[in-house]
Amino acid sequence: MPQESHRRLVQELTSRGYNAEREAVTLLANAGNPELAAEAAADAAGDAFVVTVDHARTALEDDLLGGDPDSEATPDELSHPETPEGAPDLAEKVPTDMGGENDPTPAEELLTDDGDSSPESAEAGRDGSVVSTGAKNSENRSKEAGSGVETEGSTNSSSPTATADAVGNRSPPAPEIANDVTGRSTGTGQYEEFVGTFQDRYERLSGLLRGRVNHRPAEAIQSMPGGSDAEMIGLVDDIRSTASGHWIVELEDTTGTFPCLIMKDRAFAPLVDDLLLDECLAVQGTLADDGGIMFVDSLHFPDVPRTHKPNTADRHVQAALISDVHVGSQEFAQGAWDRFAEWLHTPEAKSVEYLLIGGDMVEGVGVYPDQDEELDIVDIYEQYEAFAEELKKVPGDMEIVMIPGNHDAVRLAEPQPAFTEELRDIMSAHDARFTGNPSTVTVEGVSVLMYHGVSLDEVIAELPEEKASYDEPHKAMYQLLKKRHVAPQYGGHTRVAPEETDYLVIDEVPDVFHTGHVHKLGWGKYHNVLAVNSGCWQEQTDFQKSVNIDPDYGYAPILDLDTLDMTVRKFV
Ligand code: D5M
Ligand code: FE
Ligand code: ZN
Repeated sequence: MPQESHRRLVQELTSRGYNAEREAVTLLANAGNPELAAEAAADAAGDAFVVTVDHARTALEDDLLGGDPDSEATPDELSHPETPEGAPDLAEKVPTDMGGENDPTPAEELLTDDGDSSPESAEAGRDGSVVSTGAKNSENRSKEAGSGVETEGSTNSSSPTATADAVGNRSPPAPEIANDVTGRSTGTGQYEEFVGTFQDRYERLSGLLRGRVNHRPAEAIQSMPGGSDAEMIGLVDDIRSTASGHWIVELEDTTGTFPCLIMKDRAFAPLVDDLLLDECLAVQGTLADDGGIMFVDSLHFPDVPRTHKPNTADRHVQAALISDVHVGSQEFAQGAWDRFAEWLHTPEAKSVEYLLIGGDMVEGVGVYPDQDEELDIVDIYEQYEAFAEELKKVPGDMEIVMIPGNHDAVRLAEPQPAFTEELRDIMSAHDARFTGNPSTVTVEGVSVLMYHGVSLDEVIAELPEEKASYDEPHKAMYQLLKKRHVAPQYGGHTRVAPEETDYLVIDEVPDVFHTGHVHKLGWGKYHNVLAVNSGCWQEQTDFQKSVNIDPDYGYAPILDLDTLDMTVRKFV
């Protein structure tokens, strides 16, 4: 067990977005003032994600031995970019002529709401023990015992190893990876850089809407006479209600902002509840007599075309979609994991050739207050070593793809780059593929948008219960698909890093959208895109108990890549 001073130091560093080498922690903990040492070490580490022994030495030389209390270290701005209240002004430092491009994206539906309101009941498989979703079961999250989810035998929990594989004949083609920020991060964390990110977001999302409205720049609308018809595409800059209960949605493009009034009695008024700041919208309407506001007649989201036809594999092959393993936590569900890994070695799982892991491999250190009280392994590297041991139990001939989550030792701000070389080395047994969060991973022709899911907390907090809730996490995912952005709202709970490209935009409609993070299992189809939130491998933590989160642990959603039907297997 490390000393209390070590823990505090590690916590201090992680709260600033850094992990630390064990020796660095020891060095810093022995300093006269460990707190100041942590600050100085963070300063010395700069853009790095891990505080090394060298950083610690520099910190001790420069700051602590001199005991200079004025040497305030600032946290690394890239790891923790400033998140001021609102998004930066899009028009800042931006040429004003951005309204002319016309992307011929086909027009899609008007006034769509969440588009999937036909949940269908669980359908038992032939043996009454497997629940699947396919074209018919567009939603399904029944998981109780006897409800149809397969429970895997709990009799033998010996741990097979990669070499002792009973199947042994998988040879899946390598997945293709796109939209990965790894190695391409351009941001240094300066506030001004967000202007570029938002400009890119606006360009790409407005491109999806330009076929549907004849966009005029805000500046042009401002000088149009009262009573004119007007159409505009903008990012939501503000949402407020009027004294009489109508809504004013302020839209911003690269030339300025314009207020749009949504009357409370319009059929689409309830859609205002679904809006998040900084998402992209198109409106059509008429200007008031004085030309100062637009009365909105229709509202459009970038959305997924209802006609979207997902790709499928041309052979029978399956992928297990999991996330949130949380190795290192006292609540890691070891038994369930072992049974899952063991099942993968059985003939029944021989078609499961891919394992996609959506982040939170380990529990991490200092992620949440008081988290250390529930750690089984307190050293972050030892956690990855333990995770690597768990991974070795999975058949060696499976293709594994991993993205990081908010508990992992990469920068917290999204898009998160893939695991560093050092961590990859630790997890190297399988020759897994490591990619950023989010990334699009194409397996057997099926594109899977993998995103850890931190923004789901925000979508669930902001939207009405029936649109997004912890019990139906897939519905929160539908909202992200509709907004064509995995983390629309800036400056809140989800940390966003400024990049020249907004990697969080959902450019191409994926065939499958896979998230985790909220530790709840839920899946369903939204305009033919299968959305899967994959549960976790961690039993309820004290925090979760205190806020009544009842995690779905020990389930493995198994996706048929040839039909996009899903089967959930239960290992608890
Ligand atoms: O988070 C799992 C889920 O639990 C996710 O919905 C966030 C929530 N969670 C867990 N711990 C906390 C604390 N301490 N504060 C706020 N929200 C929390 P994961 O990050 O995957 O563990
Ligand atoms: Fe998690
Ligand atoms: Zn998480």
